[in-house]
Amino acid sequence: MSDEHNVNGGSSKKEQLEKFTSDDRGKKMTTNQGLKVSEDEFSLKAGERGPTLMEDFHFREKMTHFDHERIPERIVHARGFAAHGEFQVYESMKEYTKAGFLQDPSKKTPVFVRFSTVAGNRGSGELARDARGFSTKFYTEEGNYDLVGNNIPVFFIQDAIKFPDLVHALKPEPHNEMPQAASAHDTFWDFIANNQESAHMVMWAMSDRAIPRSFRMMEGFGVHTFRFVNEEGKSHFIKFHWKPVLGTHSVVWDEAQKINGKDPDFHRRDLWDSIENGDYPEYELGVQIIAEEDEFAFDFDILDPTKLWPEEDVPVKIIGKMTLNRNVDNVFAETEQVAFHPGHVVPGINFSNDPLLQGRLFSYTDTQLIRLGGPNFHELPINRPVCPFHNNQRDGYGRQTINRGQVSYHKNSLAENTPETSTEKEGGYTHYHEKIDAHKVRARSESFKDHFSQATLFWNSMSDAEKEHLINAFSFELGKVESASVQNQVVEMFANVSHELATGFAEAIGITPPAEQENKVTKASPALSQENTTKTPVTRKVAVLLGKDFQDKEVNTVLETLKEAGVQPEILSDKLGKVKGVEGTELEVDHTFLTADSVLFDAVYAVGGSEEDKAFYKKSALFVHEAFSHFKPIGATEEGIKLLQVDEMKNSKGVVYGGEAKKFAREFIEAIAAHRHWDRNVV
Ligand code: HDE
Repeated sequence: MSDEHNVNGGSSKKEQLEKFTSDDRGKKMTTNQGLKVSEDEFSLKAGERGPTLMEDFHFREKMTHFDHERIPERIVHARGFAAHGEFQVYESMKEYTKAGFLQDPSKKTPVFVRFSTVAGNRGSGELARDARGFSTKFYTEEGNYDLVGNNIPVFFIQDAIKFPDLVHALKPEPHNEMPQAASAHDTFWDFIANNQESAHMVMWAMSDRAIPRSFRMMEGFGVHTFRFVNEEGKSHFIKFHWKPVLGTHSVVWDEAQKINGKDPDFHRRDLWDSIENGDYPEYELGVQIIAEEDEFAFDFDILDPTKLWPEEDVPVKIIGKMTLNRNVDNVFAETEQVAFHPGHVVPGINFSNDPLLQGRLFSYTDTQLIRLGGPNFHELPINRPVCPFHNNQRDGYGRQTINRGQVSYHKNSLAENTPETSTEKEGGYTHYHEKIDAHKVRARSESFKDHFSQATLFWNSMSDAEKEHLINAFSFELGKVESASVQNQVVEMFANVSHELATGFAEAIGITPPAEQENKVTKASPALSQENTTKTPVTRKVAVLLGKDFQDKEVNTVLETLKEAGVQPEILSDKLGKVKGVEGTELEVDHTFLTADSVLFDAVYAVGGSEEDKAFYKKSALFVHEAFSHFKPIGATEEGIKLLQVDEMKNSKGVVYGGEAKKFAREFIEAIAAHRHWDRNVV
């Protein structure tokens, strides 16, 4: 199998993958040795009622393969979902980096992106309160470049040696393996209180960022400081950002917990459906750039992974766009077997000395060796570069390449000393020639010691609703902690971040609030608040509650206007089949009250129908009420207004009703575009 032909970018990865795909439909069944199978239902027995015979090689092969179908799940980020796409740079980044895929705006680089939760196992619910992984593999002509990031720009710890401790504390407790996919338990919060460098990341993890509405509506961050190096060898420090074109949006916590029951696949279904519908998720790539000379110009250390670079101080330069446009053919072969590694780099991209990044450079290959069963995982179709690759590495489990010739060592004369190395000019990778003059020490720099300033910056930057969500999240999590000592330590710790925050959740968990302290940091960074993100009605899902004898004319106009604005209405009634309007229009029902729920939608259009249909109205009222309590936009027609009688719903923001159909639809779309209406009186 040669990879030499696959150097054209664009669709080259797709073509490469196609060579490995197999379509079994319409084919004759064979064993793995190609032998045609005559019987696949009955094992070979000594007599109809007798024992099964060892000789039955077909049975043994089938069962053995099945017995070995599982591989160890990832120790972290086990639950993930992925898609293919492409990346294009907007303008050449030559001034900063020689990375080939960042030079030419006309070039499309194939990508494969895997999103994940961190703590839960492969079968866990996707709406856990957690960071989300956001890993991108760029199949460039200079080799694979992996940007293995998260949807949170900072991390819990400053040194990789603490990662096993963090993960042990976060994962289900070892004596009873509870709780699954949750940080709301004693060991996690005990770790936090005793490792206070985590304060900033905890703020993000307790914020709305940790319960995204969709993978399509999350930011991504490279987290660490990296280096761009240009042709002249000049280096700049950089941080990577992915900015979703649809903006950054979340659900509310009560909703998240219910979604986990109603549809634990909510995020993957959303990604899958969007791609199948042609609503391709898009993210712009941004970089923050700091000149070498300015390494020490900030009040934090730029190597410290618990710090972000406020966007107001170091602007994010938008340099390109990624579009996800193809679902996988097989989740195991692609999503499960893909192997990311922050050490997969290309010329022009280099590492910084961030001690977390340095440790990651070891861990990722190591973990693939156990997970994918040996050193040849780079040969798996999803992991193969699209450019040629040659070296003297040989053999090992599952080796696929048949390397010809007698020479597998360097240097040699029998093969003219090939494969030969490349000079920097020829594209050979060189590590940045940073001068290091130091003693070997086990230590942390003094400049890493401020754990609270940016946590406070984050708090200061939140809107009122976001602050309330943070207090509620801490109250929930610490309400689940059993140790009063741990609860007290956490209250004390977060009093260093914000007195208002610490008091808020201390009261909720019955702990004496800390003494008033003055917040030393008064700055805010508007870019951190989701209140300031892009808002659009595009691809928002609306449940249309439709009963028999609905007002056809109005409904047809509203549905049409919603669709024109990119909103996705789906019809819900108490039975599947068709519902008939007063003038005879028949609309196909997509879901019933049994198969769907208000938590699976962004808004509700309460149409109503015949008043005699009491059961329909009862279920609709519950549905609307729940959506209202999750701050969602609600639209109602004349009949539907009956569903808005509770909780002063009618006078609340984001509740639109009555009036001429077109006008109503436009106002409803505006309410949908605003996403959530926080200033509601909801208890
Ligand atoms: Fe990871 N991380 N990590 N991590 N990480 C893994 O590699 C590790 C860290 C991230 O979709 C593992 O293949 C260490 C930060 C993502 O396949 C493992 C440290 C960030 C994914 C590993 C970190 C990440 C992983 C487990 C501390 C954000 C999923 C399976 C030094 C920048 C990749 C695997 C995918 C996966 C180690 C910290 C992101 C064990 C030692 C910080 C998105 O190698």
